[in-house]
Amino acid sequence: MRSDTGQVFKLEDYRPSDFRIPATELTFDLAPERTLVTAELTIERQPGVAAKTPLVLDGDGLTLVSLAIDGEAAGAASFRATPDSLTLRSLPAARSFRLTIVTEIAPAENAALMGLYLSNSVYCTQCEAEGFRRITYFLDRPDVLSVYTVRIEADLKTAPLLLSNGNPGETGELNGGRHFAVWHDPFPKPSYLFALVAGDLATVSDSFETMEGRKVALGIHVEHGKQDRTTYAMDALKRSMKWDEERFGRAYDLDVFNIVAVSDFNMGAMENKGLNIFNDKYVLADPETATDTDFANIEAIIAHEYFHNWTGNRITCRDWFQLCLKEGLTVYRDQEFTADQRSRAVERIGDVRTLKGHQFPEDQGPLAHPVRPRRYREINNFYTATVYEKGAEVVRMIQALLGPDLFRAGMDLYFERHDGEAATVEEFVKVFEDAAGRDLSQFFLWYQQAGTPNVTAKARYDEGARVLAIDIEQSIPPTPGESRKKVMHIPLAFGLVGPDGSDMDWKAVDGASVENGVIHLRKRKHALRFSGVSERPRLSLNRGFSAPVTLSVEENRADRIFLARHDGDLFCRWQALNTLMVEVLIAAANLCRDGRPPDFPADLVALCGDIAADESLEPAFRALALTLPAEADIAREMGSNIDPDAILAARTLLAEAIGSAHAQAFAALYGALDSKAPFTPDSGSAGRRALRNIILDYLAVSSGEASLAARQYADASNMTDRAAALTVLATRHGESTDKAEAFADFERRYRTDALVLDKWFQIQAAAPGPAAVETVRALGEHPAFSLTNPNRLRALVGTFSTANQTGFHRADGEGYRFFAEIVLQVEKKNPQVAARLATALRSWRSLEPGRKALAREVLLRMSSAENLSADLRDIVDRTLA
Ligand code: 0A1
Ligand code: ZN
Repeated sequence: MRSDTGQVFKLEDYRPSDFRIPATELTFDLAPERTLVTAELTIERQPGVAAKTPLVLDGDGLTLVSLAIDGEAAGAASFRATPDSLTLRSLPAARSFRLTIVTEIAPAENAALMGLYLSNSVYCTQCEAEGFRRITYFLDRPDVLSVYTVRIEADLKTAPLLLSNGNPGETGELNGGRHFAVWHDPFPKPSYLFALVAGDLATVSDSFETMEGRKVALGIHVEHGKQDRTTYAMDALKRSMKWDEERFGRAYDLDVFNIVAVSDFNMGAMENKGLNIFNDKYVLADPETATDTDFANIEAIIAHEYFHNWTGNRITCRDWFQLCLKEGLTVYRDQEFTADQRSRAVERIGDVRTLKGHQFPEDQGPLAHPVRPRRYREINNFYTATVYEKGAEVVRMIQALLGPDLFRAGMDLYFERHDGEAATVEEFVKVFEDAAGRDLSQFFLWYQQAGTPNVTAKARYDEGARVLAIDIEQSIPPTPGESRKKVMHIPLAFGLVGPDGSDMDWKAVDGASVENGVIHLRKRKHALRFSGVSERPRLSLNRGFSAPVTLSVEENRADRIFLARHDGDLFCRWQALNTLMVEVLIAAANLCRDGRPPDFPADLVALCGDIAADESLEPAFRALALTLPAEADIAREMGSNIDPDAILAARTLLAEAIGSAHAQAFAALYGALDSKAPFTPDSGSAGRRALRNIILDYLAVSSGEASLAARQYADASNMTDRAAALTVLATRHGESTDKAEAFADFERRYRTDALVLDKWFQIQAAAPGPAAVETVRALGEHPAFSLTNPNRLRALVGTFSTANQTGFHRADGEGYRFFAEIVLQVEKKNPQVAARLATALRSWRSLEPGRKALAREVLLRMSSAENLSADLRDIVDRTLA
């Protein structure tokens, strides 16, 4: 484990490397406890760099076996090797020379899952961000691009499959039951994209012909017996390849494309050149074991990693401050892919829910940072919702500012100008300025300023003059280290909704520039005047969520109900309803806290019934509309003095009110949506299942009857319906025998299927209430629980701390104490995963005083633990700051 050195890396300190490594030849002699890695590096001094300049290579926990310069063993006085670096002071005078470095590593001992490790006896690697330095000494930074040739030697029996980046070369057998394979990747790449896999896996093969006529052999490699679960992933891969050709003109560039699924993985997946390595959760699916959400995630993540081939690999990042250059852009691309494959409106609402659920709290708390951070202590902690999701929103805004054609022209220029380079965010934005002839300097603040802008709007209609006046103001709250903010360029898409629900025309506008249905805010305040507006319109603002801001429009309830029923922009229709729900839930939570019964407005309850019954709306949209804001969403909107128990009480009462008001209609709809057709994972069918399952929840909460969910559980022909029924039993019928029986049955059925058993842990961890801590503690003792498998750990402890507000934030602090114990145990082995878990406490200052004090206590306890890892130290310190 790397303990904290306190070192802070700063963007302004960036310097190009004094040396290049144009070619890297690696030989791996694989064995679980002792793997020898021989690295033959061609090193080149950059022009103008003095011959006496030392070469300092990065390492992390390495043991050097030998070192040679131009084939000659290096004298002990000519270098200094520590586990964390290799420094060579006397180098050959020639500009270019060869270094041969032999290191020894132990994959079986690698519990951090960074570098080379074993997952279920399969050797695999994870090198982003700084894992390559755990394999050999190297210039482990993304702007050092090298052409790799890799030779892998391993036991033929236990590791018949040998994979690395690029195209396959020579293979053969060796003495002692060993064999070898050589791989060559002609595309220069940074070390973080290096990958190796060796093991006994089953291969599913297919092929794809690119628009350039290149035939690509596709392989998905999974545990034996799981081959049938790769159909959807393979299909998603081929659709992604086609889509990138059609939408961005980008074709694949190697002869092979391999995907490997492993069961121990810190994140979702990794885009290593030509050899993507995946958390198996995001590859394996069939109707019996995966939910519709799993299918959708697989499609999105397969696409995301594939799209990185151009945005990330062919054009990579100059340094880790530029992470959003590849991540925000690639998330934008995968969101667009999904929108094209499924329903655009539903995808957008889902993406905005994710953004608000994950990024807004980050931006509004102690861990806030700009999309392009200026400093970090531990880069692993910057794979955040801000870099990914807000990063994608910024790219989306560029497309909104320029329109689709100029945006595409900018992207074409980006690929043309920077292919093969390690680029910066400035260079990315410049291609759009050049392609469109625009000045995006004020817009650039989106990359530089942290915090979610607040936008307030107030409209007045002057009937006599037929003028609609709108006052709009922006403000950006202070964030850590940034107290004064500059005024941003905010593109607000809008519509003026007329009495019949359609958009109204207007003749002229002043007070701000308005183009193609977008108001461009560039000043702190704008007083807009639309003239020639024939009747009083309702203002539909931030259509499609054109800017990632918190918007408050001063309007009456009737207008909001009208927009929730009629806005032509489906995103805004959903948003209007959601805002109405949040408002009544906040009021209800305040009453519940005082022990007073809340009352819910009849118009809102009626609206929910109408939406459920509205056949003109697609089922997936109806399901989203009927999903009440999550407890965490309500808490975020309340802002301070949060009491999770009151929020849960209010939310349950609103669900009961809606469910009982429409009991008959909902029961009929539930029956009508029952499909006897065989399961297909398409989005239409998934939408119908989603609607039926949300209706089941309303029926359960309003009737108090467990039998319906128990029946659905027993009769389910697919995991979506089975898991939904189990969730309803856990959240709505916590005390019933039906619940106990269903959980026992689920465990019996799926005990040998790790991904499905994760759901069993997860659903129980999410079940609200004060007993949750004891339940989760007991599950932590279950023989199938493991602190070292990230999926299992996240299923139990991650779910408890992020999706169980009443359990985690239990008033006596027991939830926090349990959590801290686990985090401190995990961090000894896997600091990256521990640090990520620990972010669950980031909103502690918003809690009511009692819980706030208890949360602080536990953060301080973590902070004072001995020898904290750099990863956890960074999160805990920033959370407390
Ligand atoms: N680049 C990957 C995500 C990833 C990041 C870091 C990792 O280890 C620290 C692993 C994967 C992606 O965006 O999919
Ligand atoms: Zn990515």
